[in-house]
Amino acid sequence: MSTTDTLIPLQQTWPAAFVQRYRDAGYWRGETFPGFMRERATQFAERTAIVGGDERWSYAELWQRAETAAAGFLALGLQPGDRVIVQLGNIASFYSVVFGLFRAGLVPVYALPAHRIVELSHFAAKSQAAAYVAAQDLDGFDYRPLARELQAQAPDLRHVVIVGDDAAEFHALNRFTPDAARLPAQDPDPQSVAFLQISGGSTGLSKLIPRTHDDYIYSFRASNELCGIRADTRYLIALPAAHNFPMSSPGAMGVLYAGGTVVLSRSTSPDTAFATIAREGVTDLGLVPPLALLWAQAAEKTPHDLSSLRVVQVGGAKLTTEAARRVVAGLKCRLQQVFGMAEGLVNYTRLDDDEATVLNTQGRPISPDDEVLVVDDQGQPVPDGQPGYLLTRGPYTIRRYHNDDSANARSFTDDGYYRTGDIVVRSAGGYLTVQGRANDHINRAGEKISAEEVEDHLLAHPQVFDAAVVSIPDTFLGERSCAFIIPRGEKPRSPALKAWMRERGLAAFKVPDQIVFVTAFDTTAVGKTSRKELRARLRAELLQAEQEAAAAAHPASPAA
Ligand code: OOB
Repeated sequence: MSTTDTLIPLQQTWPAAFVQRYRDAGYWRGETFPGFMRERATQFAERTAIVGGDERWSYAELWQRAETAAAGFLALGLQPGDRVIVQLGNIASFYSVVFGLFRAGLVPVYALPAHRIVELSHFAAKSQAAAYVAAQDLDGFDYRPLARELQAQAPDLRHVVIVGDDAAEFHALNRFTPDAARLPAQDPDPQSVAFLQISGGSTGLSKLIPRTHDDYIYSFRASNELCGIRADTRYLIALPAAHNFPMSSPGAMGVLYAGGTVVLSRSTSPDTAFATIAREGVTDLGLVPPLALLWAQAAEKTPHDLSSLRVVQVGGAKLTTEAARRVVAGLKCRLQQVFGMAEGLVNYTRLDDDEATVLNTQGRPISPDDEVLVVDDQGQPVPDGQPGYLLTRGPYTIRRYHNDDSANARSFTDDGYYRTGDIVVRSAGGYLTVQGRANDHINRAGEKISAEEVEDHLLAHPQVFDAAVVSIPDTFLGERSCAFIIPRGEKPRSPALKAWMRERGLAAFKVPDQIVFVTAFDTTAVGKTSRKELRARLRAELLQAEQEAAAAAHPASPAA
């Protein structure tokens, strides 16, 4: 039986006065994903749209493959409005599947390749997904058993489509056949929800972010301007293609909108990526800070010619000033800092900003109509130059999550501002410098981990009495995760505990990097303490212990 009748509607609406304002300003132009791609397929028919592995698709071919995928999805019995989880790596078919879903009026839900059954079953339940599209395998991981597990757990999930040569008992994308008669005659409403992106998950599990055609297309069309993306851009995607940064800041969507070429790298290793940059004449790329540092170092000795590089964008986590300097020196091209979030707001340093701004700030908002508030604990604005919590609303920032009343109550103010959870300093010129976060999450090389979510998993282990998970500064990752554990009975072994977490089906990046066993959590005064204070104290104690150990190992030499 189809459960379509009971689907929770997808919604993302702004108050009428804002809709008017965003339209009048020319931000929302009534464009849609299938609409713009159909146009590009005519306008740029023979130009190369996607390069990935052995595939090299023109715009005409990308569109033709998208229409074939669309017909195939509809032939399965999927209905417009149905949600479809997409879990593909950096392969060309990611884009034919996504544009195919758009063309069919279906709604992609973007999972990352690292997600496992814990995350996928949550996305399926929250989105009521009717189908799952996965790669047969990526980096040695076979997604077909995961698909079986997901089907067993998700009652609404009726179809699985596999991208690869052996789909086993599932549908194979490469057997879909064109059928123009099945395709909707009309493109979707530009203000309807085009897809569900996933949040970095500051508390608990990831939330689903409904983005509309109008708002999202505005965000990358405007990004193109600020990032200098044009038809001759060749943009390398080395970060996971489904993440919001390589998707739209300006990412693959911006590049396809501009008629440029998206070059996919399946590996983040500089050796592989540098060969691709040289071969394809890559002009632009986006990285998270740890990778940017690694690549900058490797660039100094590489035999590959990287002189085609024009701009390297770095974002997803904080790039320190010193790290920024090293990136510029190593990759010998312009740096653009990107501070964004899947919920909306994206800030860029501008390509013509002075050096100090590029090295020291995370940029300023895309839109003149991005409203930014920096407030104190009481919600009162703080003066420029003072740290405070960042709140924002604007023409591409959501007003609500999908199917999550408690997150909506927590995350948005009454007048529609999104509470980002970031602590920033704003300069008089409107540039933001990220100082930290209000929430307890770990930003591990751009991958966001909720302390609470990981603690919940640890508490399910029979030998764990209590657990607190904190972020620890890390020279390579920026932050790593550390779990403080009070054992119950016999102390578990750390490797066994980590393996147990992976076997539970949790994305590997959420498994704590470090485990410290303690006998008790020191509770002050009345014996009650907030998780937040507890985590802060444990973090401080560990850092102090590490400093003392380092000082004991290398006693400071007397000043000369
Ligand atoms: C991007 O998106 P998400 O949704 O994975 O994570 C958003 C969070 C921000 O709230 C902030 O805490 C952190 O990631 N963040 C940064 C940062 N960029 C993101 N923190 C410090 N400095 C930066 N440059 O990560 C994302 C989305 C679009 C474009 C770029 C990044």
